[in-house]
Amino acid sequence: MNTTAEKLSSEELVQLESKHGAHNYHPLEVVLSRGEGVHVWDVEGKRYYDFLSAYSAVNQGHCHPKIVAAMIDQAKILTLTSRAFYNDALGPYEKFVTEYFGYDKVLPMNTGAEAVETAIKLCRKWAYEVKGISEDSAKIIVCNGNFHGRTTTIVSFSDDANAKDNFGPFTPGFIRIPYNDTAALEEALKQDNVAGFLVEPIQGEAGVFVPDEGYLATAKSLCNAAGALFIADEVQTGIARTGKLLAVDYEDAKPDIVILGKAISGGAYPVSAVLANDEIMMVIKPGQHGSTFGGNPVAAKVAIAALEVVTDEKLAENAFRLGNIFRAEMNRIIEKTDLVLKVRGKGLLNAIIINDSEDSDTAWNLCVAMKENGLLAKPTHGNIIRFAPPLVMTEEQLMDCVGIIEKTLMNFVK
Ligand code: IF1
Repeated sequence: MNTTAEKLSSEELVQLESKHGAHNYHPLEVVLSRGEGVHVWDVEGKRYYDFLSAYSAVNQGHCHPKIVAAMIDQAKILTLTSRAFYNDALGPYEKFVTEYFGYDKVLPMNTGAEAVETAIKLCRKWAYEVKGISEDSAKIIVCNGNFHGRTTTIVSFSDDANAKDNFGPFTPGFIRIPYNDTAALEEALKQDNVAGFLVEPIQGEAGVFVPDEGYLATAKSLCNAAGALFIADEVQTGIARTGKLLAVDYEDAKPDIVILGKAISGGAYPVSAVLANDEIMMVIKPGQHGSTFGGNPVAAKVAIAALEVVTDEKLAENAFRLGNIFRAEMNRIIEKTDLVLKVRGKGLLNAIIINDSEDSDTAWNLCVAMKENGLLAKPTHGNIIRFAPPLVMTEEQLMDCVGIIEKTLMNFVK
């Protein structure tokens, strides 16, 4: 097979990945070659609505012209200096992003997992050097059902066998409690040497679990009262996805440390960030943490453009409004079929619970059927299908997608 010149078919491209790539994913059988706004096209030219947005990284829509232009313009003049030297892009970006989210400082990284690892190190170091707990004793509270990335330390505190099994030995220093349970948090905070509480404002991978109203505000106040840091992982829920700039903005729950990734770049380039005020961020001294690409000039310019798009195009407001319409439409459809038990979510981060067992392939088969009807989505765990379109979607496009979902459900035979 000539794999460079001729245009390869979907089948040939799937075969290339199977033969030459690690099998660490099981993608839906569609091979994409172009994206624009809310649409993607496969190699045969069929158009789909993208209802996953690369797991909420493409909130601004595929190949947003402003973001792509920022990336191309910077890539032509200076891509990477490393932090061994200064450059003319990082300082302006740091000023922009700290003012945008309301913190003193940012520590720029590349992937979400790197930012989560950075937040863990920052929290521990603050606990030793500011709070004064004894060395190597720091504990961070996390939740059942958490997903914070794939590094060994992060999977050390996962309760998902798929993400964790046979990757040991694991990193100690984590206490796991039930999600959405302030009594359990209050109890755990009584333990010695607790440094912080790391939580997703909505648990994405677990199946879009939205906690009770007030959970985040109570968690913050319990942490502050116990002298522990409240750390929000907004990698998936942030950047307007849930109808507010950050999901924590629905409550009085400003985190001590906030973790951003994915759509901070609009999906154009790997960018992540950890934000905190000086009392916390300044515990890290020169040479104690970093990364080759962290805060590079292209990342800096792309992130500014991506965040300006969020503001200019009022993406949070749009996600809020369209999310309410989407859940109302899903509830209308649920009345007409026993295939779907419920819909849940906030803004344009939603999921439907399929009326079948976790290990059934009904959710998967429904996603295959929706693909045939022109809409791409994928199950999270077993019987839950996540729906997360780009936030630039119009009401007309959303209703078109509702029509595809309804048609698929009504014609589906288990
Ligand atoms: C995969 C899941 C979603 C995240 C939160 C940190 C990270 C993620 C809340 C790490 C990443 C991605 C990873 C990707 C699929 C996707 C995912 F299914 F894995 F769980 F979105 F729900 N915090 N989530 O959601 O960020 O290092 O990936 O940049 O690993 O399969 P990353």
